[in-house]
Amino acid sequence: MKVILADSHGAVFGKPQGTPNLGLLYLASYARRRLSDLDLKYLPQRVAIEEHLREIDAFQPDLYALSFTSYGMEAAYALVDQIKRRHPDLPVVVGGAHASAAPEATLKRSRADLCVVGEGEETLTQLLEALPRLQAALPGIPGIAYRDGDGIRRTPARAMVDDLDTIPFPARDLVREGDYVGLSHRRARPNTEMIVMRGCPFRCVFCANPVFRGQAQGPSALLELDVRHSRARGRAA
Ligand code: B12
Ligand code: SF4
Repeated sequence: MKVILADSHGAVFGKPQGTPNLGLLYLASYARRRLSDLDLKYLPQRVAIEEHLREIDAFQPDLYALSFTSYGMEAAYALVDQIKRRHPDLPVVVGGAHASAAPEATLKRSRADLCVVGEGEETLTQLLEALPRLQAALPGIPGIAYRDGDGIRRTPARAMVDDLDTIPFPARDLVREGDYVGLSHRRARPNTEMIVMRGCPFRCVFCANPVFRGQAQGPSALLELDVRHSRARGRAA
């Protein structure tokens, strides 16, 4: 089974993408652990719309998964529109901060087939397991919003991952080294980030976090830091 995991194209606020999208790379590592025949491709933000279309022509994915925040939504909708014009039968699944906060609006304003709400590891894996009879399986998959005739349906919310250590480290092998310029204060290459927890214990009214994630979970990736550090020291010794 082939899947494209993509960031929406184009700079957000004029800034190039400094680091790979770890959300997508966690989706990849989790799905890989469950599905043996998975062939994945990651398309970062620098990839233009025409290149997305060419990659789809060449790779022939069974599902196209797109991530964006509210700040990238117009670009994301335009991208999905182009994909659907050329490949109307390719299932397009969207997720991330915006799709999670406003799934109905996302489906009304875009041609995406369905939205994953909240953490996507288990949900995306279940969607992939349901291929090629995806539509019939949708009512039984928690944590999504999908089209049903002219309407939009939502399934019950999916519980948040209790123990982040049940999720493998992000699939960094999908990232091309040197692709990322890093954040503005540091331009060393290659450059990446680690996420050591999810969510936040507070509930500031202006913040998307309470809508999207609720309680804090973690720490987890500290382990990744520790493992990678030990490996690096091992190599140096
Ligand atoms: C770390 C972080 C960043 C890092 C990204 C790190 C990385 N390398 O991945 C950096 C600094 C690059 C960043 C940039 C920005 N960020 Co930011 N960021 C966060 C933060 C603190 C954590 C996000 C995170 O990594 N969580 C852990 C990972 C595993 O989760 P995730 O990425 O959300 O992915 C999961 C789900 O969303 C879902 N998922 C995601 N995409 C997809 C796609 C599909 C198909 C599926 C099925 C599922 C799925 O599954 C993933 C695994 O569970 C959140 C706030 C928070 N605490 O959540 C804000 C947050 C996401 N950022 C926000 C904003 C505004 C921005 C910027 C616009 C800031 C700016 N002014 O430039 C840019 C936008 C970048 C872009 N391309 O659009 C807002 C988004 C609000 C909104 N309405 O969309 C948030 C919610 C902060 C806030 N409180 O308002 N950000
Ligand atoms: S702004 Fe959001 S992430 Fe920051 S403390 Fe408040 S709720 Fe938490």
